[in-house]
Parts: sequence; structure tokens; C-alpha cells
Amino acid sequence: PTVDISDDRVTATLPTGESVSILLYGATVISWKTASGAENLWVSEKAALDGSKPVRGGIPIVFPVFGPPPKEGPTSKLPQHGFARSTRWEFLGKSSSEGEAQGQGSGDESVKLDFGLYGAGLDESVKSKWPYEFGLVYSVTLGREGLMTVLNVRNEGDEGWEFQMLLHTYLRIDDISKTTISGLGSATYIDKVLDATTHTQSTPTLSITSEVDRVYTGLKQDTTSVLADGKPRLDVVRDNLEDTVVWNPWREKANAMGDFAPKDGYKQMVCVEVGSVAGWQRLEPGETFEGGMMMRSYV
Ligand code: TA6
Repeated sequence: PTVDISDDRVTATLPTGESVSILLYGATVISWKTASGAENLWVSEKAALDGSKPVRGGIPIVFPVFGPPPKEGPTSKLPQHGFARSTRWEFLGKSSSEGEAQGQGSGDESVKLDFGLYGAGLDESVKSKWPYEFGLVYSVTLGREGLMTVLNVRNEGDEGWEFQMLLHTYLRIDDISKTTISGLGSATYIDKVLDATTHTQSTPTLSITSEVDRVYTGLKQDTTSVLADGKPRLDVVRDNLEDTVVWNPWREKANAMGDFAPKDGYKQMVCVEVGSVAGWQRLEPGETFEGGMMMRSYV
């Protein structure tokens, strides 16, 4: 594998052509290509990549709160989706596993890139909004079988605190009208388009023909699949995370987002976001939590 480190991003490439690129800002994965050269993530043409605001696309990291901050409580002063996606992380290093001794790379070649964000390193303006000592290590592993992203959360302080986390993944698809999502069957979901009322997914697959903003909980299986014309395109497998959010802004909300371009781009993307967002995880001093996902692409 080759790893290129520049001042704002880290890019890794496997000899077989797979690649991943991560902005240090927010440790936001902004590109993941499979050996065919296909880009699997959607990034808005007007996404800010200069750190001026969270990236509209790729895989923003949501921590320590999902959605608008609660009216009161420890996360009430934070911006929507918390501060992890809008803070500069540090690159901690890389490790790669070469192919077996056979030399020609027996297919299990991979490279792991680690990024860190620590409470101690935050500037006062952020620390004052969530005054807890924490450590985040985000590992991005590019392999031939897919992309794995895992967030390790550690309580470095002397008091317990609670958090939510989510990987806000913008998946690229060819045509939303030919796309269905499976793996959500019979799960309960909170419908944020319908005033956060609770529903049950009755059909085995979900088609998207208007704005969708659903938090699925109580999922029966770990894999949520995106299908194109009924054929698998992308699998998102949850790792120690219970919830999956499905979001498509559709036309009106896409028009309302200044950094969403092209305006009909909602036809080429769907967010499948794995996380722990329906409730709160609690960490006592010294405790850690680890959760993430494995994504597989079929193109
Ligand atoms: O994950 C879905 C969601 O919570 C939507 O409600 C919408 O707000 C989206 O996130 C984007 O949020 P952002 O703060 O990135 O504009």
C-alpha cells in the first residue's frame, strides 16, 4: 500500500487500485474507491473542504450528540451533531498488513490509518461547551474486501459522562428511483419527517420517493444493504452499534442547503448512517466504547 500525507489529508492506495482519502478536518473520509475505480461516497460539489464548516458528504463523525442539541443537559451548548466533525484531528499513524509470503499479495492486503482527537487538545471555545476529558481514536482500514471505520471513545477524566455517536455516511448511487434499501424489515423507526413519531417498517425493502429521515432501532440484522435495480450495490455492516439512520433530503431540503450541489444531487445519494443515537452510552472514568462499521461495495 502507499500512504500520502499532506497538510490537510491522508490518502492510501492499495496495489490493486482501492483508495481512501481522509481530511484531517473532522477525520472526514471524503473518498473511498474500489478496485474498479468507482467512487462509493457522495460529496457535494459545494462541500467546504477547507475546515470552514462540516463536510457536506463523505463520512462526517457525529460525536458526542446526534441531531440538534437537547434544550438542557451537558450537550445543550454544542452545535448540531457535536464538535468531532468540525475539529481538526491529528494523524496518529499507519499500519499495513502485506499479502501472505506468496508475494503476489494473497488478497488480504490492507492498510489501517489512525486519527486522534483529545479533550486536552480542544480549544477553550469547544471545551467550555462540553467540559469532559475524553480521547477519540478513529481507525480507517482500507482492504480489498471493503472499508472499515471504527471509533474508540475513552473517558480520560475523573467523572462519568454520556455520549451519542454516529457515522454520517453519504453513499453514492446512480439513481434514487432505482435504489432500494434492505435489512430494515420489521424494525421500529422514529420518523423525523413525521414529527418524530414511532413507526414499524412493514415492507422488507425501503424505496425513496420523497424526503426520508428515519432513525431505525431494534434492527434484526447487522447489515443494511443498498440495492440498485434489485442487485446489491453497497452493504453497511454495524459493529457494536444498534441504530441505523436513513436520510435523503429530497428536492426542497436539497435546495435549502447552500452547500448541497448539484441541486438534483439528492438523486445520486442516500445516507445510511450507523450509530448509537436512540439513547445515550455512559462511560465511567477510564472506560472505553468502540463501535463502527464495515462497508462492502459491489462495483
Ligand atoms: O442524519 C440525518 C440528519 O440528522 C438530518 O435531520 C439532517 O439534519 C442531516 O442530519 C444533516 O445535518 P447537517 O447538520 O449536516 O446539515
